[in-house]
Amino acid sequence: MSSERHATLRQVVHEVVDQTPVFDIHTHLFDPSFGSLVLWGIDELLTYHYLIAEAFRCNREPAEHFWRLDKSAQAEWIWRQLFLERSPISESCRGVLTTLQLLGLDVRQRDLPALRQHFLKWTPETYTDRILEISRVRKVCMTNLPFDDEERPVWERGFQRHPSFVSALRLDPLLLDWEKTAGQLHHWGYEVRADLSGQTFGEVRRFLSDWTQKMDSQYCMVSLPPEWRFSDNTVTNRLIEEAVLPFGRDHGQAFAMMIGVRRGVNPQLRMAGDSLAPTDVPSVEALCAAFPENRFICTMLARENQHALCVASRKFRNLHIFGCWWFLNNPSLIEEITRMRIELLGIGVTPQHSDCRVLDQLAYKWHHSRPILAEVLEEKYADLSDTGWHVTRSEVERDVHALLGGAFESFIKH
Ligand code: RAT
Ligand code: ZN
Repeated sequence: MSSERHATLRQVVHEVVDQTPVFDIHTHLFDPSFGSLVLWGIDELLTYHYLIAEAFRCNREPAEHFWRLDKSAQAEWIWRQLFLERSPISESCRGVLTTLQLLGLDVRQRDLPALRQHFLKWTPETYTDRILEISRVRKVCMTNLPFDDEERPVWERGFQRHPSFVSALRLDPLLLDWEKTAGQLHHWGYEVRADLSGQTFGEVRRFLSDWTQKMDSQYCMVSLPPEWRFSDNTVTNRLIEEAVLPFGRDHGQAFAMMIGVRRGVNPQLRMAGDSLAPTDVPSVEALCAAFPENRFICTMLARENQHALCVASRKFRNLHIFGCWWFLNNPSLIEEITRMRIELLGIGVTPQHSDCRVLDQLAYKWHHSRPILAEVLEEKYADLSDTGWHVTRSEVERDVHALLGGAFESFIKH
């Protein structure tokens, strides 16, 4: 390709990827109406569990000292450990600085109290709109738990929904802690039994349908441990096969599985104490083959699984894969995984989601991911160009829209 054509291609691809509004398909953010569940601001950024894990490695203080501190003291401690006593070059630390920069704040003084001042002028509502604007995120999918005592009353009361926030129904307690959840469901008027007998499955389907309607949920989802196997006769699998999947077929709801997390390997770190292990891609293939009328969405936490998962998605059109999840959400791994996915799946994939817990993180997570996607796409379009196939700007826009949430929207459409 001529160098002039290449320069134009590069500019077009980078511009389009930078400007295309994103549908962020999995986050832990909340519509501003959720009040105290909405996390935002510098102290929340600093106490993100990714940073807690990093800060704990810096000294030998007993974990209890940290957990006894209030949020602002925890933030100060992390600021000192990770930003003042060493350079903040990890991806999560860099993310805090990128966010501040995108907000127009000056980080050069390294002055936490001064940084805090800048957040005082916002309310959750105004700040939400500001962050969506600077991140160029058009739609955010929440992770919604009817089992959560803080969250459930908000749904039950009802609220004026923010136009950019949509819901996904999270099922971990239902599928992974059935005995406890059965008691809750029973208390809420569903005729379920802990031993799964009687009308249990029908009643779980009624529960799923009631909450999907209440939340206007886009899909239901679970995070599974690496040991999960399709062929095991477990309560989890019976609930998936007899309740979640029939419900999904009847109501046109896709089922998302995030597989590979080992919860609490270091309990001292609390929420920051989870780890990962490779899982079994053939189990996902078997599920897709056994239930061709269901649509599955999947991401895996271990790098080792990424190649086989791409191949599984090639084999099953009812499987859409997404995201560089959690420990994979680092530039070197995003680049490797995104390139491989596009080579194996073309445009039929959602390369990234943010997994944000703190609203402000939308700014950095997308700011860090977009140029990587642009680099990979530029390379692929340049390869096409060498054959004489030149893509137009509107074709690039079409493809990037698909990669940044559009293909996902089509996949989950009823
Ligand atoms: O990425 C995270 O913040 C994790 O703590 C998990 O929430 C994970 O993303 C999940 O959805 O289970
Ligand atoms: Zn998540």
